[in-house]
Amino acid sequence: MATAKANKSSSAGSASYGAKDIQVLEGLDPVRKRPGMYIGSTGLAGLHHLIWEVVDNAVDEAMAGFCTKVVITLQADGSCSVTDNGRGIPVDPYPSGPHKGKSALEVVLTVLHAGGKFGGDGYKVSGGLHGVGVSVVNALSKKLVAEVDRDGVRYRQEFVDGGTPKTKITKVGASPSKTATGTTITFVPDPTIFAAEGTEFVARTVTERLQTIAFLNRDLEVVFVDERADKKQKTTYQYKGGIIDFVKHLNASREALFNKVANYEASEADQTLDIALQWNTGYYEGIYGYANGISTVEGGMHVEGFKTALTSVLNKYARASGGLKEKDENLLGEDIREGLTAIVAVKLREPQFEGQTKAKLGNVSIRSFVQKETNAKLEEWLQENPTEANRIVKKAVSAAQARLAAKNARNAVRRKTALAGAGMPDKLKDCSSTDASETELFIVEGDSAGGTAVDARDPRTQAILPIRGKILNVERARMDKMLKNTEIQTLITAIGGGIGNDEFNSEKARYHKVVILADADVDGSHIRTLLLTFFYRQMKPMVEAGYIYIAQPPLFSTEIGKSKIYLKDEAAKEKFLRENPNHKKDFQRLKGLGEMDWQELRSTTMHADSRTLLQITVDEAALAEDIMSVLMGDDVESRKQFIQTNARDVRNLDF
Ligand code: 0RA
Repeated sequence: MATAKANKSSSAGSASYGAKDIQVLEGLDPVRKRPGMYIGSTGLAGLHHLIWEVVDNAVDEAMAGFCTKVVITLQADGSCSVTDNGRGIPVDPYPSGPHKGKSALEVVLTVLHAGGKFGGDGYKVSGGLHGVGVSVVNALSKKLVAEVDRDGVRYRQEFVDGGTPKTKITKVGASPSKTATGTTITFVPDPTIFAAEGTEFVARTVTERLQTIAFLNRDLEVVFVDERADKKQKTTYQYKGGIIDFVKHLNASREALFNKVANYEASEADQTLDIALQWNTGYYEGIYGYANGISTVEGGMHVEGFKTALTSVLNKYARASGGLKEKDENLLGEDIREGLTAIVAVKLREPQFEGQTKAKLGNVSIRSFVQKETNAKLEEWLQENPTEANRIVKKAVSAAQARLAAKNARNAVRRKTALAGAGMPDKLKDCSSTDASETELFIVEGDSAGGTAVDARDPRTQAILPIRGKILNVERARMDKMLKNTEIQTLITAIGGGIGNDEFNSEKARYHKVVILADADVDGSHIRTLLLTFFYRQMKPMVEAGYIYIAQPPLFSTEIGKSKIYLKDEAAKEKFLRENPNHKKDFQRLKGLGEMDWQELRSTTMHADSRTLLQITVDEAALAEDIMSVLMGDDVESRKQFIQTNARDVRNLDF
């Protein structure tokens, strides 16, 4: 492994980019010693980071104007290949210096931070946390093969055991055509590094990210291929409208307030912005910020600048157009943002990522840039589109009225809780422990199943809240209406962390597991999705903290002699049949929780030693919103499929 010291070679004025331009820092040992520093974690997120790292390099090539297509393949043998048609990693040997005689390719892959984007003028922008370099991928791989097409030649070099060259760079033949250029990196993640959660890539995690990348890089063709047994698929993402298509996609499952999508771009010195927005008739705002293609879920300066300008521009327009009268108070930002879907994508040199999850953009200069451009360009758009502009104003005015009504409703709820003391709802059968880290709230469909669950529970750590029928669909109700709904009030009081974006505090949550327990039928599925929507919209930190679970009552029962056996799912049933080939093969499909007595409910569904819980997780923020509308749609099949493919099976983590 290379261990050269810093050796910055000059790149100023170079006409073409070659070995001399690559800035050298150090070898790969630090990466294997502290992988978390480079890829965030050694869990599933870190594992996928390896893919993002290679793909980001290809995207950099696209941003520089040299690459139009990236293909990501999860191979049948567990490796991942990323192929791009960019310039190809340079292969020429270093003429001097500590790497004299070595190819640039080998240095890029074996030396930490070796890469044009960290010093040269080959690239304008690159990621922060991301963009640590493909050498990091090599350092954390059991095996890596790099293939490069340049100058009509196909080059190949192989590395093993965390970045040790196994072969020299070798000409293995001609490239597919004289002019074809590009890079293919194929790597096998090192299982000793990713020991905790394994090295199996998750297709959905990959496709979500790839779709976002395609939206953010207009016209770039991003192809996902899964070659693994039983998982085969091929999906192409390519959007001629870029983030305009992204906004349309996000609003597709909702009712748009109007058809047009506002879009503006600007650039100055070292920074660029690309912003698209459209309102829907719903009540939630979705502003998604990106910095150099990286999702900034905690917001930051770019989003702040956008919001400030949006509030100011719309108030100005509302006054001028008569939508707001002289005596009226200004609209608040939140009124204006009701139903807004926006993408705020910026690119800048040296992005500063701050905040708890390093997902908040800290660069102050971007705020004034976004604010200034939004003030000018959005005002122009409103002037040019008065029909749309007046719709927005009208919606914001009615949001302001609803805000006042909600304030009154909220106070009424508070008074009520205060009057009842710190009292919990009558329906809640609470547990005796008050240590939230060990307590669980089961939300159970129906009073009778609720009663069974009360008998089945561990009263020390498990609380039961029966809910009757379907709760309010919060996707289609404003806050004031929501707060008047008794079922919702009960949930808020039981969980105890408040409600809504500004107020909810997961540290006050009285349970660190909230488990939805509903029947395995269509009604049960609807109730699950209504509750998931509620948590996602009104208690999002609970979802983000991984506190929300779905219980998995068994799907089948059968008999062996006189004893009844429960089987979790189709797979369990097949396993049972393999192990009991002489069985009479009659299985009952369990529909309701009511078909089990309390002992059965305890052992199959509730007891920590024998149950299966599915933990709800969210990856790509923008697309998660989209999933919420899938969940609330009428398409039961896609809903079922979503829950099956996305709820993470945490049986093994749950003791
Ligand atoms: C350094 C310099 C140049 C390109 C690359 C790295 C590069 C890296 C990767 C990783 C995956 N795909 C990639 N494509 C390119 C500039 C090359 C030139 O000027 O010819």
